[in-house]
Amino acid sequence: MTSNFNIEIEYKHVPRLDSGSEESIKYLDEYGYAVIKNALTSEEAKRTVDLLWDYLEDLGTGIDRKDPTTWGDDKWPTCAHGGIMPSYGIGHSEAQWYVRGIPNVKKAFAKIWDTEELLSSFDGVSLWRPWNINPDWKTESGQSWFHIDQHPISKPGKHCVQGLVNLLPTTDKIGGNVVIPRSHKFFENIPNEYKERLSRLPLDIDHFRFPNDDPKLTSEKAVMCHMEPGDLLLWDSRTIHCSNSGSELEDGTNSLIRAASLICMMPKHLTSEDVLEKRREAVDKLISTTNWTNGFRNADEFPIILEAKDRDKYKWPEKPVLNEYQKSLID
Ligand SMILES: O=C(O)CCC(=O)C(=O)O
Ligand SMILES: [Fe+2]
Repeated sequence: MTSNFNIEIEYKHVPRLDSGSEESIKYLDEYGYAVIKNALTSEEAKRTVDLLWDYLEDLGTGIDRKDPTTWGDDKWPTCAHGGIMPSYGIGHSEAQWYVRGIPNVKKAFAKIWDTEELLSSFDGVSLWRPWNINPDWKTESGQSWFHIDQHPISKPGKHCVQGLVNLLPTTDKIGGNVVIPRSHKFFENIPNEYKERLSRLPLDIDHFRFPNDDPKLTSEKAVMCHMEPGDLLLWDSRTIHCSNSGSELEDGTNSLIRAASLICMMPKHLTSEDVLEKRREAVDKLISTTNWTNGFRNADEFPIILEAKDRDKYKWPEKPVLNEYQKSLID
């Protein structure tokens, strides 16, 4: 697949590995990403999409899942880069807690960290609207935001593996997540390469963007993985990645083209009592976070959210009703 920028992306059927398998760990270590087959069944993926629509309709802005004319920015929740919804209670929506409550998801992370004692992030979702209806709904192309999600100076080494559960069929035309295979291996040298750029990045900001002409972006062909609904994409936070919207949609497309639930689990023992306390409060107050479970970053305070117009118009979800398994992922 060629896009409207000079980094070629290959839409690829990569191995779909079993959750918790040795192969998944080997693949992740070697390539910096891995696809886990059916972390959710296709029925569970469908249920999650239904729950996401419940969330959107319950915001009370007039969104109707059956009527794309009601999906405009005046009603849709504020999105960050790549169509990610980070706030307005999404991190504690029934949909997100439903995904976290599926043991096959945790199984993938438990094998990575060799422990069942894991905490879950409270992050959001990426939802892409059919931009053939409104071109403004098209999300960013990869070239503008290839990044890593780990500070190269304050967090040397392996710290975090991020995840997204894909909920709808993928195609090269729709687009999706893009990773540069093996690019996590460049991480160690980034402080030497980007002294000046890094001097401007606060040590607690785990997001570093690469200039378009960085040779690492073309060190291997960028890969967009084919995924079935329910598949989980894992990537090391040191792996260079982004999402990239596709170039065309079939005429008459009038449903969501991409839905991905962001989910990350990390070992409990890394988390201080102070952060655990903030996490308990986050569930109580419906505060969404980023992927990190051992540090606390309130996604409701992202500048794009604080700057959003009429943000009082959204009715936030009810406090989640959680079972013991889901509660164990809080603290
Ligand atoms: O939507 C995507 O696939 C990209 C998400 C991303 O960059 C992230 O969650 O760190
Ligand atoms: Fe990212």
